[in-house]
Amino acid sequence: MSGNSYRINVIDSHTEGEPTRVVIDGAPDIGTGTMAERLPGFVEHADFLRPALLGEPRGFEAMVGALLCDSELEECVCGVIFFNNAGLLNHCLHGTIGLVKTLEFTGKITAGEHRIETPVGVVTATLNPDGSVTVANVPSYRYRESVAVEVPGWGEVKGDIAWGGNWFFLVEGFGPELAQDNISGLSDFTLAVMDALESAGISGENGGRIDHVEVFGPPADEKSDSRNFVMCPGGEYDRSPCGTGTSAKLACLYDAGKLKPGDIWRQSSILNTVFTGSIEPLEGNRVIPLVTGRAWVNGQSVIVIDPNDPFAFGITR
Ligand code: PYC
Repeated sequence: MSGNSYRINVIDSHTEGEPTRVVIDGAPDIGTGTMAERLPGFVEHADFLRPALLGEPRGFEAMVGALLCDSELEECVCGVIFFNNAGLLNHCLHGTIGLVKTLEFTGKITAGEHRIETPVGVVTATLNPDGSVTVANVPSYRYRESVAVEVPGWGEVKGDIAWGGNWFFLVEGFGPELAQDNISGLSDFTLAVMDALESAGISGENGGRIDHVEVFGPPADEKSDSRNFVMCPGGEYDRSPCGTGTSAKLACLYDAGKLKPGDIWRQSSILNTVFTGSIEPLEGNRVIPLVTGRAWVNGQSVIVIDPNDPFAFGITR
């Protein structure tokens, strides 16, 4: 804090269209420990960053925030806590790719392998010589197959429940047309599915809240194997193919016998940008997803939070 104001240094990027705002410094102290152990400290001391940094008038609702932290794990170059307009995220893979490009931009890392601690585990990110980033994600798996839920206005909708660092409900070939000019129809459908899952008490393993809904359909062109639309908590869709969502998809494909080690899956977003994925098998139906995408740093600024500003902490709706 300087005087009565916060001055927060941020670097912005987008990963295949989806924005990430990395907080480099100026945030309140949220304590020590693992990233998971620091989450209550974020909620207590730094939660104001979410509306202040990601909401109007400084940001917009689709932005994902990433608080850069030191990690107590010797092998990790840093730790990170992800947040969005609705709260803390378990994990964010497009945000990890954005973070890697941000660390390169600041001169902290160069091409090669870097371990990063997230609240759900350590991931290995490789900054490739061509500038793309490959993330070896946390172990991912299909938890339940073809779960039916009654969705008002749509009837019975079936989907798989899978973990890719967040909990996903994956719906294939059902719902509104997957087209960029149909974002509002897709948003209404996926939000209705999310509400219906919650009302029906359908969750991930150990009661994990399913806070992402992913709809799949055929690809728009030969660049990819499938196109998706991913709804995130907070009501904004992912402009990228969603890295944790692609991880969940890869795990489902593997479990269904449709993806083998060495196979490549190209997942496109609703904007037709692409993540490339493959898997390394673990025990049972678990895999390590490898997801490759590109990000570009597109801004660097000092956010000033003056408590006398009527919208110092964002415009909340
Ligand atoms: O890429 O994992 C992801 C993600 C989660 C929410 C938005 N993007």
